Amino acid sequence: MLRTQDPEVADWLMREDRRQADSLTLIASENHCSAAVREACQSRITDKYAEGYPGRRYYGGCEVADAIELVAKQRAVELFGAEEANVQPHSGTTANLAVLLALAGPNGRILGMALKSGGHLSHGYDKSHSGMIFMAAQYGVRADDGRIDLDEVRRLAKEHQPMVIIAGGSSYPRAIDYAAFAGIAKEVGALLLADIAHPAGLIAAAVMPSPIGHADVVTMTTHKTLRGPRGGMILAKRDIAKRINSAVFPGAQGGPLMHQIAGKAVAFGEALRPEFKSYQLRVKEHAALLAGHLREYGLDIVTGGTDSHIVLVDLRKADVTGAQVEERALVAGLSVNKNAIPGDPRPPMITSGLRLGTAAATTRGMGCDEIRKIGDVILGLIRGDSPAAHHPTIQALCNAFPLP
Ligand code: DSN
Repeated sequence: MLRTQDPEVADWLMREDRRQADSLTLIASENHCSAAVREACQSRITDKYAEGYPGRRYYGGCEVADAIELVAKQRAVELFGAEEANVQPHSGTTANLAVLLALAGPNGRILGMALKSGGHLSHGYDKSHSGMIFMAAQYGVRADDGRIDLDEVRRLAKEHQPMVIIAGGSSYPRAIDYAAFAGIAKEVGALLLADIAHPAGLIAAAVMPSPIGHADVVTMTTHKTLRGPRGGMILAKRDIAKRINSAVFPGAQGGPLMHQIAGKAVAFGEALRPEFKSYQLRVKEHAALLAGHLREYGLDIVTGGTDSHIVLVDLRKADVTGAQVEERALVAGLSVNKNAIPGDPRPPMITSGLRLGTAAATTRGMGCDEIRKIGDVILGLIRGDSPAAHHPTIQALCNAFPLP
C-alpha cells in the first residue's frame, strides 16, 4: 500500500532497511527488535487515544488499550521484580522529566552525572529542560580511572542538598554501586533515581546488578539492550507510584502511544524467556572481549574495560579524533559514535573518544570470532588504513548474519 500511495517515503524506508542490513551497528544505544515487536508497533491501535490509565481513561473504547497496558505493566513488574511500572513514557528523557517533576518539582534541587563525564542530557545538563527547570549540581568521574567518585557524590550531595540524586549514564561502561548511592541519598534525605537506559536488558537478565531494592525509582529506555520498541518506562516503589503516574500524565505527556506500549508488552514477554538471559550473557562477554582485544593492540579503554555492553575507547594517544573514526567507520560499513571521554580536551562534535556497544551485533547472532574481526577493523581504521579496504569484511559479516 505504501509503495503505491507514497513511493517517495516507501523508497526511503526501503533504503533504511538496506542500510541496516548492509552495515553493522556498534552504536551502544541501538539494537534490532524482533519482527513481532515491529508488528505490534504498526498495529491499528496507533489510532487510539487513551489519555489516563487502565480503568480511568478520558475516552471511550479503551478496553483493548487497557488490556494491553496492563499486560505490559505486569510483565515489566515481573521482569525487574519491581513494585509498580509506568509504561507510558515516550522516551527515557520524558521518563526522567516526569520523575523529576514528581519528586523534585520546578526549581527543585537535583544531582546527576555530568554529560561530559558520561551522564545524560536529562540528568541536569544546562541546555536541557533538566538543567533549566531544576536546580542541578553535577558530579563527574575520577580523572585517573574514569570511575564514579562516591566521595565527590557525597560531598556535592551535602553541599547541594538535592531532593533527587540520579545514578546512571549514557557512556559509563561500569556497574554502578546502587547501594552506596542509596546510602548517600539517605544521608541527605534525597530520593534515588537509577537511570538504567543502557544496561536495562543486562539488568533484566540479572547479568548486571539491579537497582531494585536500592533506588526509589528506576527509569529506562526500552530500545537499547532491552531490545524492545523505541520508548521509555518507569519502575517505582509503591508509595511514590501515584505521584509518578500523575507526573507522566498529565504532567509530562498527553495521550500514550498505545502501539509502542503493545510493542513494549511483546518485548517484555521476550525478555522473560530463558533465551534472553543467554543473549545478554553473550552481549556482556562480547563487550569484554572487544575491550580486551583493543587493549591488547595498544588502545586505551576508559576505566580499563567494561562490566556492560559499552566499550569507551580513549583515542588521545592514537592521534585521531572520534569524529574522524566515525567517518572512516561509515565507509567501512560500521555505525559507531564519537563520544566525549572524561576530561576530553576536544569539543563534543569532535571528541577524543569512540563509544562502542555489542548489543546489536550479538542480536544478529555474531559470536566471539566475529567480534575479534570487528575489533581488527576498528584497529585498522584508527591506524589510518583505507576504510574502503575493510568494507568487504564487514559486508561479509552482514551477509552471514542477517537482521532478525
Ligand atoms: N542518545 C542515547 C545514547 O546514545 O546513549 C541516550 O539518550
